[in-house]
Amino acid sequence: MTRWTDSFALPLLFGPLSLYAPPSLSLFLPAQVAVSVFLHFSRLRQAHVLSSTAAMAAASSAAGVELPSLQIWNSLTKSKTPFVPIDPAGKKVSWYACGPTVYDDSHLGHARNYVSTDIIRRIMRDYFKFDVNFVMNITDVDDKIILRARQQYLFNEYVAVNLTITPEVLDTVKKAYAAYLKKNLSLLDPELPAAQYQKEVEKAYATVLSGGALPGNEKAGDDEAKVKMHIKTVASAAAVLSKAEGSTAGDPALFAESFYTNAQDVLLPYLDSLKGSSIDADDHSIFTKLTKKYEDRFMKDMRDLNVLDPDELTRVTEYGAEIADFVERIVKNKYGYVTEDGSVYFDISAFEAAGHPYARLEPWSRSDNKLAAEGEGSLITKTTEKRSASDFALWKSSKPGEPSWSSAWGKGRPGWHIECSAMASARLGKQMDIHSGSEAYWDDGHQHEQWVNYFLHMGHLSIQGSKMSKSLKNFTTIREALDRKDWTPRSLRIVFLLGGWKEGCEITDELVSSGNAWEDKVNNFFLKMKDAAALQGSATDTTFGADLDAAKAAVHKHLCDSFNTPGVMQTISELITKYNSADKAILNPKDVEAAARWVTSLVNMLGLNGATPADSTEIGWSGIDVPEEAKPFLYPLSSMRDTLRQAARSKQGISPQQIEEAVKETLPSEVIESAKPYAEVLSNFRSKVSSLKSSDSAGKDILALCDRVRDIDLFDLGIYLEDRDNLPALVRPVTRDMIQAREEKEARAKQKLLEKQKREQEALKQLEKGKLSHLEMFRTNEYSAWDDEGLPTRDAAGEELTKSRTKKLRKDWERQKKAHEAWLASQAK
Ligand SMILES: *[C@@H]1O[C@H](CO)[C@@H](O)[C@H](O)[C@H]1NC(C)=O
Ligand SMILES: *[C@@H]1O[C@H](CO)[C@@H](O)[C@H](O)[C@H]1NC(C)=O
Ligand SMILES: *[C@@H]1O[C@H](CO)[C@@H](O)[C@H](O)[C@H]1NC(C)=O
Ligand SMILES: CC(=O)N[C@H]1CO[C@H](CO)[C@@H](O)[C@@H]1O
Repeated sequence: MTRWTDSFALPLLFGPLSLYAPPSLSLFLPAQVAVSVFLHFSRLRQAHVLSSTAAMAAASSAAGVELPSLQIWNSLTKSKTPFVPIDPAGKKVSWYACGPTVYDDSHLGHARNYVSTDIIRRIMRDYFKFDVNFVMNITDVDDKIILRARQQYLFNEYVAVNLTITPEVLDTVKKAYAAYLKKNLSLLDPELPAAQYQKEVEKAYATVLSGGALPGNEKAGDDEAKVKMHIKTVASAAAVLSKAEGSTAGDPALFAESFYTNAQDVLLPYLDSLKGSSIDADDHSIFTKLTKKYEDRFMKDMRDLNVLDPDELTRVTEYGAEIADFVERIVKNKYGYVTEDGSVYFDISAFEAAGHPYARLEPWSRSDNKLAAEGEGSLITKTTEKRSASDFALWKSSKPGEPSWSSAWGKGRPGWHIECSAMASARLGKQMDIHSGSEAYWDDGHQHEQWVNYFLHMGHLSIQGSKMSKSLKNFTTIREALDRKDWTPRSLRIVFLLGGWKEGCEITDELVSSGNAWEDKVNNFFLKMKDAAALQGSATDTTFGADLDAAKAAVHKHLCDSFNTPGVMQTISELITKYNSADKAILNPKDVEAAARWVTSLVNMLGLNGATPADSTEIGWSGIDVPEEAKPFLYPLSSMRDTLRQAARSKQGISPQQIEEAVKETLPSEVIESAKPYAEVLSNFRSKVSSLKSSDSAGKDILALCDRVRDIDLFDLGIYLEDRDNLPALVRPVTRDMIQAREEKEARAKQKLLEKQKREQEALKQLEKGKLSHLEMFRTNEYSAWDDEGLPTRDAAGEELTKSRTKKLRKDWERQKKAHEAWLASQAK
């Protein structure tokens, strides 16, 4: 535990995460940790005194310590404070971050927290050069975990024995269904037969289902979303129940599988209510089976997101005894009280009476308490033992079926979860809630001081306005998002960088497209920088060099301003714009190279380039280069194409000799498997070009081939040849915007084709009308005599036609004559 002794703690409290994650360290640090932190305090305080005066800079340089002028926004004091580490050398920073509660996969809301934290950690380490010790805590015991693990265990046990759906099983599931209805869909009669569920639920919850609010709510929100979720959960159970009650033809084992899958969500809580308290909770494998699995999955997700591993990982279950010990001291200081069942609560009024300010819970944390009260993931059934509603559990007595540690009050377990997360987000002037616990612990009657200096509290993530919520079951997990290619680790990180770490972040279409635009812009910039031509020359104009210096200064200012990454992102983008619009002929290549290196170092530092270290000397980032194995084919192909194209476009046109010359280069004979597609494109192109040697339209045909190889053959392999004036084509990977542009182009072409076909059909229809000859058109029994042009002269009765009738018929006749002539002409073609 010596790691704490010469540095102070920088805990991170994550807002949205704290719904599911543990609170800060302060209340629960084991004794020796807390002592060492406390020892830091006097130094920290001194630093504060210094920092609050203008003497700070002088003082630190007097001590030989140069600190960056970094200011950090403290989420609890709501102010920016100069960052002064405890370490007198100004180097070491110990950082304590709340990790996940491991009972489920992490979703994008979590990604937001951990990625944003990772960004700040990298900036601290790679930009400000602090020696950061990053400790992460994993919560592997809490109500939700116990419930989830126990339910899963009981369910597996149940299914393993009850392999087919017997009448007893059916009976059990019916009871489970009734219990779920009773608790969660109270507008329905719990006795409602499963077969009638769908009809009745649509009636009883018609308002909610059509987007309205529940009785008592002003407008639809989370409650309604939750009800909809319950309706769905029960619907799938009701459907298999009524199916099982009817004829169960088919394979019984197959049916059992689908039955359990669909009934699972109602069966799980029911089995737990029956048998949860009788499991052997000393068998920790029941719980670790779940927590180990999700811890591993969490670590994998983090690595996939290019989040650095913590330097140290701790688990709450490894500290049960220390936590008990710590809680005991709080009780000794009279800020905690023990209830009859052996739970310990933090006494808010005693705390306030001693002169400590205390933050009221924020509304969202209150609704978190409501979750607990509704029994979702909470094992506490009665809260009446609390002296006051806002007191929170420091220690929970363990009931049968719950894992436990020994304590002065009997068997119990750490019990802060919901309350502390609420406190983490609570605002409080100078002192913070979460700190209060430690204060309670350390209060020796003399002074109340702050020993955790900087609280960073990451903003919420929402998607198109709706908060990601686990309890609504519709969150996107990190792995889903990456698997589905909705996001890449880079594109997600860019979006988080574009928003401030402490601001709420809403993923909207606009944000996604500005992220893409930023990424494409940097991609294009790096591509140009990879091209040697950009970095050669002898021009000496200094403008761009000055732009670069200004950008560096701006980035420094932004980073010092509490890690203002949106500012950094904008500065990078603006510098690239300056490069793009500059007259390349006068740019000093040294400046261009320096800019390329600088932008590279920033994207590396921000974690946008995989594991590449911040100080890597290679320009660019991954993804801008074409596959190595493709190069021996792509470069010769591209230069052959350049030559042909240039000749074909010249005034005098391309000659057979030029064609022969262009295709004669010899090529690698050995082709490894992964390079075959490129080799094939090249040899096809070459032979098609060769065959045009004696063609009259060689120039035109060659240009068409050049377009085809660029737009189709290579494009489909993910390679693009970007033609440039007076320069060889740039060989580059296809980017997202190119794919999009091609898709749009294709869609437009398709639309055009459709329209053309429609027009042609219309014309054809029109033409068909002319099939009947004008000479024949009136030869019907409507008339009895005709002239030699087939025009009627008498009607059926033999009467002569009137003048006006004849005139009208002649008009029709003329029209048909025209149409028929057109038809005849079309047939002759
Ligand atoms: C199998 O199902 C029956 C009926 O629901 C139940 O009583 C029994 O406990 C189940 N077996 C196990 C091992 O859960
Ligand atoms: C009500 O629904 C929640 C899920 O949101 C579940 O955890 C709880 O067990 C359900 N209640 C019953 C009695 O099934
Ligand atoms: C989750 O589901 C609710 C209710 O269907 C919906 O209002 C909300 O927008 C969804 N959230 C996400 C992130 O999809
Ligand atoms: C919530 C919390 O802080 N939990 C644990 C984190 O890890 C430390 C050990 O480093 C434990 O003492 C805490 O209880």
